[in-house]
Amino acid sequence: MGRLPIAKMLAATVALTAAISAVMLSISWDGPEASTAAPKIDDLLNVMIVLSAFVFSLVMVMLFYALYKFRAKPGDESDGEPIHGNTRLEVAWTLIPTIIVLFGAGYSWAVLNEIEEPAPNAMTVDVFSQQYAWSFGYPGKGDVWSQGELHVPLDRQIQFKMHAQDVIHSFWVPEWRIKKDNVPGITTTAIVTPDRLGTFQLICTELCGFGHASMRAKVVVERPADFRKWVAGLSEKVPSSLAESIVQDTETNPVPLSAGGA
Ligand SMILES: [Cu+2]
Repeated sequence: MGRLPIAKMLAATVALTAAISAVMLSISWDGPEASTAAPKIDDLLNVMIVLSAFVFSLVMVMLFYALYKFRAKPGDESDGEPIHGNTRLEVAWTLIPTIIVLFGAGYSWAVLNEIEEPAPNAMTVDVFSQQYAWSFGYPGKGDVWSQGELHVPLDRQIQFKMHAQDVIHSFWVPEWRIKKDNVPGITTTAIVTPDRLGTFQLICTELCGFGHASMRAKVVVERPADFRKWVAGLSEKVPSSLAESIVQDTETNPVPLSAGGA
């Protein structure tokens, strides 16, 4: 076996990575951005796309080189060479993926930390999900209740506290990027700072039953003054059955349900 043309293979890998990345990065995978977390999450995705393109290219270049270089010559009926491993190669194919995975984990961790950093003026909104509807409570505003329509002020961090009433649902506003499961019995939290005015859709993204596909709500991001006006116009309070679910969630109330007699 002659020496491998490492420089040429590396050049081919870099060229293929660049070509794949150019195509993949030209596509807007997640659509418009409407929260402070969105550009950070999109950047993370783009970096992962380039890294994946690199790994794919490296494997393809080596595969096609081996297919071409070591193919059987016409008339050659002999067995292949017995090979007992290659320490350098094995160290390389363990080390490189480990470095890539650790980098991805560290970068994701840093991004998550940044977008979940609590802001001092954060506002809490209770999210109630049930087959097949969403409703919202505003604990800082006299516990007023809105069904099927969520309003939030622009440029203010919202801490959504989620309370599923029956099965697992999942909270997702695509333009905000944030997605969070609503799990019966525990309170889950999603932190979002909407930074674009407009009307969006809240979509349940966990298959929750027959009406799952229609489990949506209108989301309105508006100026703080408009938001205050809208909240002031809400007359209904969070019904007691929903308020009860907040108390029973083991995360907000760490006494087990059986001990509470529920
Ligand atoms: Cu659902």
